[in-house]
Amino acid sequence: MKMTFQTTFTSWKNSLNFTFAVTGLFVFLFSNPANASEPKPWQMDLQEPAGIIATKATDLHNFLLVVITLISVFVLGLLVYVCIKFREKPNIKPSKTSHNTLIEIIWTVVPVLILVVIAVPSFKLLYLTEADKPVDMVVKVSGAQWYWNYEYPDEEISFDSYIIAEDDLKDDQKRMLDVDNPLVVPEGTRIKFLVTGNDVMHSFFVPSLALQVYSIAGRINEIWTEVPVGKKKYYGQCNQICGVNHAYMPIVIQALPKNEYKKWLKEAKVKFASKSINENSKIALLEKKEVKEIK
Ligand SMILES: [Cu+2]
Repeated sequence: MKMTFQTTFTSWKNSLNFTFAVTGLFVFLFSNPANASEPKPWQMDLQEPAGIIATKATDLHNFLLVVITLISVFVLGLLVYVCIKFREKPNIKPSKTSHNTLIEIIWTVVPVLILVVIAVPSFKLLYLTEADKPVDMVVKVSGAQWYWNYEYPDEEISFDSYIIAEDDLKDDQKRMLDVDNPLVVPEGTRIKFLVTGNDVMHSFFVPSLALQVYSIAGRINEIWTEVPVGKKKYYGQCNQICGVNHAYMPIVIQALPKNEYKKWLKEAKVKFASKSINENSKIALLEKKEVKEIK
């Protein structure tokens, strides 16, 4: 068949369309869907960062990856070089050199400089995570064997969050990750989490939001994050080995548009009324009274 310009152009266009379709399929299969941040099978990279801390942490990670790759390639190159250059055959009489002041100064100063270069963004990020930023809302998180309890002190609600058993999963729910009562927050909000524990040590870990803090009984640890604008579920898990059901206490933070959050809040105040903060406070007060009486 004689190839005219027209047929060449059409086949070129068709192959381009095919490439686009295949790329689109791969992007669809392997990228994070817009409505959830969760671990993926065979995932190699970090989860898509959400909020300023996670974005900066991912940038630092990518920067360190470059540094460590350059160092590894350099050291490997040196090893290969000395293995070849100083092998036995051309060096029957080996050199007895044991000192070289210039090289010794270089191999001391250069690593120090590399560490200083790494330390600057690292300390900046550390200070940012610890900064006492003004926040829009506070949530108290308590780890327990083996579920999470979330308390909204300003709204006076408190509820438990349990994993959904495999048999009860609905089509859109994820095995080992979805929970009955997610931690619902409004989108575009800066949140402070006060994290504590009821029994053994747990850890509140939501990687895409750069949240990782120990939950320890008798202590309150603090961490903040920015939940970006957009209706999205952020998945996490307890990542402190806390007992036999450690793997079954996932975390779901559900970001909702402000109006949907208000609607949820209204319903939540009714739904979780029996577990209201006042009741918990009453128990705490009772315990205090008993302690006094014992004294
Ligand atoms: Cu745990």
